[in-house]
Amino acid sequence: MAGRLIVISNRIPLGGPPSGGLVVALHECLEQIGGVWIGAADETVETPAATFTEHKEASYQKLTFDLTKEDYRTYYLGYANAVLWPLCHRRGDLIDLQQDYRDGYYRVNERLAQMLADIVTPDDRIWVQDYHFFPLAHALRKLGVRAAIGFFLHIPFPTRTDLEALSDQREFLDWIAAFDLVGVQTKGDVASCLEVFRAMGDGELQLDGAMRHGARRFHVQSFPIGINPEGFAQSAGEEDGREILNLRPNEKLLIGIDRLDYSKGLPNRMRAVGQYLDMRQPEDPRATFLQIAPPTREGLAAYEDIRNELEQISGAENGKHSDLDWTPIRYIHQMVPRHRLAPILRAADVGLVTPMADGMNLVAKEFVAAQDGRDPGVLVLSRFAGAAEQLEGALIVNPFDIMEMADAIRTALVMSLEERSERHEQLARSVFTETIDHWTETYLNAFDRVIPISMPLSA
Ligand code: GDG
Repeated sequence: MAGRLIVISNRIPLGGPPSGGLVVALHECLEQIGGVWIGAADETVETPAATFTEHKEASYQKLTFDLTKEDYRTYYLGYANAVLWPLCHRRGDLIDLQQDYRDGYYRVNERLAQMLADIVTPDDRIWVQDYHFFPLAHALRKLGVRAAIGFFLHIPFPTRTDLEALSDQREFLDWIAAFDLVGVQTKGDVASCLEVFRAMGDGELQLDGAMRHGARRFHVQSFPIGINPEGFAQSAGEEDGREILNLRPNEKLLIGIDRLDYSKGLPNRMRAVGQYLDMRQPEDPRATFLQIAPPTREGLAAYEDIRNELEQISGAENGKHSDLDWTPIRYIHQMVPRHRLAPILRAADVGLVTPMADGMNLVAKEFVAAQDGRDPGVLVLSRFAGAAEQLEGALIVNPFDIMEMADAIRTALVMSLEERSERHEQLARSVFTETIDHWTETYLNAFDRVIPISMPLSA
């Protein structure tokens, strides 16, 4: 294969094992095929260096670029996470448009493009990850970079209506069209992307499936991300989750594991558990709900608000339903070590994955991989998780409908072994086939077939 694979992502794990959906996926990919991984340095600096810093700690090359405190505030917390994240997760009410956020986002992307242009050769393939770098290919093309540039968006592709809230909506089309291959999670995302180009630009689908925008042509395709199911299943058997959690013999377990983010639907999930407890008959099983929700993006008001809201709901529900020897909701606002997650997921009778919007959701797949096939738990899955396109064996719910979710919890808790096994088989077939290896392979194969065009940017 000619040239190097250069992966760009905001986060790069340094000095320890990776954790979090995106970084785990990329680490596993680069460990297998080698190449270069470029990400932001952990610590901010006063004056950013004009070249990358090398970290010699992996079988592949790791490079970082500097951010100032102001870059972190405006590019990362501001434009990426207080504009683009809520925009793509259908939370227009949380979008915080500020001129300095936008300036910071442009500044970081242009600086990174300049640094990349200095090291890229025409044979390299650049694979850009996620919404932090929407403008990167456009900035690279302006600097004359002709190498193939791919993109993968881990979060939902914004719809035409979502994009109406963006001041840079025209620029957004040019940013996307500057890539050669745009990968998204689901077929629904492909449809959103095509619709945006048809309705908001001059987009035209060509005979070979490429989208034309001005003088540019690019391909858009879905590549549903997966996990390493064998590895996860193995780690699930290494400890007894019920022992870790100190559960009583007949106590059932409901589990939720999510970064504490408003997109993950945690308040409604807790309300649904409360509703189940309200409806519970004496003969219904006593089920404890464990929600692990480590902090993320602290410093943004919306994250402070969701934290307060959850503390309030869990406190209220526990006040109402706790007994002398039982606290029905256990809420952990801390990062749990990765090796403990798999046994805990295995011990669960029901996995609650109920986001209001989610690109894919890897926890849904981790829950399936962790189950004991002889006595599997039941996955309750939001129809707004990208994973719902593949995981049809789950109990699919509407996370806006608390009563429907409470019913699904009850259905899951009393489901026969026969039905659980049937559903699990269907889920496992998908999770064990559409793995992380499959994701990187299919993306990179499609990328190989893309011939970068040497056409000018659209005006
Ligand atoms: C983005 C998209 C897409 C969670 N708590 C702990 C912990 N986790 C791990 C989970 C899982 C990962 O973090 C979360 O991945 P998700 O996919 O659920 O969600 P995002 O972080 O929002 O990821 C998402 C993903 O990118 C990949 O494309 O699926 O839709 O939003 O692996 O297990 N890990 C540890 N302790 C915790 O407390 N160690």
